[in-house]
Amino acid sequence: MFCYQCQETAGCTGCTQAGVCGKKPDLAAMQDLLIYVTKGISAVTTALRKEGKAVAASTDHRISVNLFTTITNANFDKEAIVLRIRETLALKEELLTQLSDTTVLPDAAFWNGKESEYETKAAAVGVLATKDEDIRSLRELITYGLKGLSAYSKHANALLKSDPETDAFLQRALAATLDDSLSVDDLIALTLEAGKYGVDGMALLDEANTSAYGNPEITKVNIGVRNNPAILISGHDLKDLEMLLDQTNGTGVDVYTHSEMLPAHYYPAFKKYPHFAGNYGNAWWKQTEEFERFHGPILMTTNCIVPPKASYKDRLYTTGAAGYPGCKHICGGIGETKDFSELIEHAKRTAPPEEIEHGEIIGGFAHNQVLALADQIVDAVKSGAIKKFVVMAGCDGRAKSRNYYTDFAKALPKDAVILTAGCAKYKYNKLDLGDINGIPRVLDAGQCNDSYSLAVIALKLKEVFGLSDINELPIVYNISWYEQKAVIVLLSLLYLGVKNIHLGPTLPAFLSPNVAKVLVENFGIAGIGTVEDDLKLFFA
Ligand code: FSO
Ligand code: SF4
Repeated sequence: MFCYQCQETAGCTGCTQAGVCGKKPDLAAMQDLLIYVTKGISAVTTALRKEGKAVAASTDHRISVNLFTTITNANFDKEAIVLRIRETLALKEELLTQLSDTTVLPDAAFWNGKESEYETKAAAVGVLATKDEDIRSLRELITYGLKGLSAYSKHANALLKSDPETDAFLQRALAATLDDSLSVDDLIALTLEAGKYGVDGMALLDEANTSAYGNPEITKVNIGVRNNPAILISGHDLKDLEMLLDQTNGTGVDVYTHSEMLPAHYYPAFKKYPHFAGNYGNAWWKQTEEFERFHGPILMTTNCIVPPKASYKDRLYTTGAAGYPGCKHICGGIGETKDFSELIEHAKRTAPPEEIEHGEIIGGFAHNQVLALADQIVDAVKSGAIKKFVVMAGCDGRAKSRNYYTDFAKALPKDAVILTAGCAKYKYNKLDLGDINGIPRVLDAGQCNDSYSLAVIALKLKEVFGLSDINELPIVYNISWYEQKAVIVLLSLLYLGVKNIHLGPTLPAFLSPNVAKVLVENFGIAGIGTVEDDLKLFFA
């Protein structure tokens, strides 16, 4: 196996024996093959569109979910991946018959091997099949960005929103990663174009979330526990949460959020549920310890799953693109109501969660709420009470080196405000960093996709201050990344013209020296140093 798609890749170069995430070589092979056949079907759909033929929404959805399934930590269930390969090949064969001219297609569009051939084929089509290291680097950078985009599309699709243009781009760009005639420059242009669609994809999801659940508002979230049996819901899918809250209503079973589901509390629509009890635990990587102590069933709606301990494996359920062998998967497609009764009955047989923390955290600073406070914020900037905003969005992870972000947050000058989104916040959202004239020093916009809110806020401030360039704002970017959603967020920021982003705790292993050089020279991308050095740099 060879995989280097996430920040925790072995030795900062690539997982070759087994994934640090827990992915085994046989699963890695099937994920590689799923990507290959998804690229193949994308070449077919792209050709169909060129011939002016319609592509069904269900095909778009399948392609997005295929990609989402291969995101780090999302799905460890080899059987589920094999089934996806089979179904995708069958659909692709059907689509091929609709195409007038097939001479334009790459090999991947024609491959239709039997299951007994999957392993051999997988070994020939992985990351290392591209020999030129710069082309490989760009192909993977694009593919990972598209995986992130597919996750956001999938969540919007669950709320019955879609953008055919974004889907068409996603498939065109995926197919382009098979095209040997494309140069390094062509692929760089495509990478930046992916950033444009990243912005569109996050905007679509923002629209889907806010039209379904209202605009996030300032909210205090309880991090302690009550004395009822409960279900813990993790991941990013708000539609799953809505269905779970509806079905648990009046059953005596509470619902708590975990990790990236925390921002659900900020939406007005979820406040009507008296049994929506609070947030339990921290970022994804602490789950093995925290799930053990939760006692009740846990529903993983997306990544990030850590291979479960035997002590709670029977309480772990998955749904959507997530999966784990031996854990019950709750099915249900777009527009269908999922049946969570098994989890609810299971919860009733379990003890209430053990308290691991108590108190409250505050969040809900997505664009609408922050813009409602715009006058207060602008005054604070004009008076000098706020000197800098530091965007510290992104992901958390296991690496000890990530303590840098806690130390950095603690060491920031008292007139600096942190803008955050994604699970990166758990490195500092329980520190008492105080406020500036009533404005908390950590403003949490929401999930990683709500980085879109941070961009909207920056663009608004640029307008209010009459600036011509977003980089003239008193905003610096110190972003932490882990998996592929962070890649599309990064490409989106680059597309919006943001320069000098610092990315840590390490730069992606999939950036070849030449590709990294392009990012450094054109966008000022840099890694992180020591807290002291970086503070000097940012506050020079
Ligand atoms: Fe974190 Fe995991 Fe949201 Fe990621 S829980 S790491 S970037 O999935 O997507 O922030
Ligand atoms: Fe390794 Fe990350 Fe790939 Fe898992 S997802 S195999 S940890 S590079």
